[in-house]
Amino acid sequence: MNIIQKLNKRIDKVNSLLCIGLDSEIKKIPLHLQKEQYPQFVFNKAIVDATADIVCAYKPNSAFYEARGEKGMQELKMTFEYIQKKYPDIVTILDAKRADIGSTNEGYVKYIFDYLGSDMVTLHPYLGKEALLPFLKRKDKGCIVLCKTSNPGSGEFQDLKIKRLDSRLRGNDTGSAEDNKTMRYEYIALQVSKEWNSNNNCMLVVGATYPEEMKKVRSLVGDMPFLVPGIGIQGGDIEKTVKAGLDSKKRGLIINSSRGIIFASKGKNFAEKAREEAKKMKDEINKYR
Ligand code: OMP
Repeated sequence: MNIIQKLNKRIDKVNSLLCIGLDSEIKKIPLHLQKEQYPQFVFNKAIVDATADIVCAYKPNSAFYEARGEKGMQELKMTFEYIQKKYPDIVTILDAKRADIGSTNEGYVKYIFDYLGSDMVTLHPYLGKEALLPFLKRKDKGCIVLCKTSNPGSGEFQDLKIKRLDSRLRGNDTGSAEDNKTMRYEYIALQVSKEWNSNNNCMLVVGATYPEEMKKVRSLVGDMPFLVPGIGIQGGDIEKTVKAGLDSKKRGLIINSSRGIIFASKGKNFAEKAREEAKKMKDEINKYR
């Protein structure tokens, strides 16, 4: 089974597009867990056990584990192992935003896909397809390429207009100099969907904070799935996001929320509260599907 099929199967099984971001910053996890031998792991395990039946994916962000050095890396590995063993049909995404020259990427591939066993990884497109081939050629894994990110300053580079591409978008490659309405993020979407996706294992990051742009990207790439961060604390709107981004089969979105769910309570009831928030979000998303 290809990774996109795994994702779709999971979405259908639990009727959910929700992904929980395991951004388990050590300072923010409940005080009573801080004295545990493996505090981030124990926290993640409790969140996962409380929410597993309502998510299609979990997305630990590597930063919060790297920040603790050796211990954090160990607990990240324990988290992946736990999800893989206990809930093998849930998709795992390491949010690491990697990419380098090809030979260096071989190392990232070994760490992320083989050592951690993550199903998918987030990637920068800046070095181009040739450099990213070690990721792209892994038919069994997913490559989620940054396209239109959720942050307020994402337009600095992503919204730059580039020449000679509008004609290509229209399907006639005249490339006249006055054609310069295409944004860089649109071109990334086009390249990834048309040139990078021969193994049908690519996806795009499109932030919930940009529903108009999401609509455009959807119109360019057919049913390619999007990882969608930015709802909750970053202010993205669920209704607009779902309406802009659904694919032809009413899937095509992995909608992530991290802090808004995992830190819903700092008390002993943190896992129950996370479940309540996750359930609310799943239902809200489904209302507009
Ligand atoms: P919350 O704002 O707490 O829901 O966290 C959002 C998560 O998504 C963080 O781990 C971010 O690093 C990640 N993210 C974005 O917020 N914006 C993006 O454009 C892309 C990502 C990502 O790749 O997941």
